[in-house]
Amino acid sequence: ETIVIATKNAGKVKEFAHALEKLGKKTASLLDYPQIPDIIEDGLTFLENARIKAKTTGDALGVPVLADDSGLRVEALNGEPGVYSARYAGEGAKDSDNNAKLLKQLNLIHARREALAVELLPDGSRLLSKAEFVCALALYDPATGKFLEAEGTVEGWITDQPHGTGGFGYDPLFWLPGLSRGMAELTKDEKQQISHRGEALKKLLPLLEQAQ
Ligand code: ITT
Repeated sequence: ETIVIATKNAGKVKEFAHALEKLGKKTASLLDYPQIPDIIEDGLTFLENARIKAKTTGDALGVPVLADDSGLRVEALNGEPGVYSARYAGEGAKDSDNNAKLLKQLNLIHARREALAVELLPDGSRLLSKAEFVCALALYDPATGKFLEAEGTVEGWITDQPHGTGGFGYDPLFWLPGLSRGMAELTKDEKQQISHRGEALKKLLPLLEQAQ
């Protein structure tokens, strides 16, 4: 059985493929369906955007489709970049551009507000702000027009230096104090166990079983 994921993000594709293969399911993504035009993500919330991606793709292909809308909410930036995480440094921005912009914004704030506490890690890197990753999943079935939905979050800190080379997106700057490791230092299994995406999937899968 193949599950179509309405994403063009290769990092997400890898994580879903890894998680779902253990359940005996194969995955396909929008990278396999280049004929589907770019989807306009104009929702105000992660969940709205996940619904838009799942419905547009599900209606186009005529099969159930899973979509993931996710991003980073940074406390010192009042929750930014939030639903704009993918285009924080502009439309079509690369992960490295977004990470550079994030550090620039946080360093500006720290330069202005000397009172803002900065904690140091043993390697000398600084913790710039609390942050959380959020993931909203929507599974849409064009045969019924119905959605199954779930959300997950994980809390951590943004560091001024990257840690690790795994994962994707903002992972190199996301520090997990409980594990004393960066998100990009985790294996796929470890990330799945604690991440926003892993948590959302854990909640969605039982709903899926019930619905079948
Ligand atoms: P699709 O819409 O095609 O799925 P996208 O990358 O545009 O791909 P989003 O709109 O959901 O997806 O944007 C997600 C942003 O949040 C993007 O910048 C990611 O790098 C970041 N992000 C999401 N999950 C992440 C994770 O597990 N680790 C690091 N960054 C993550």
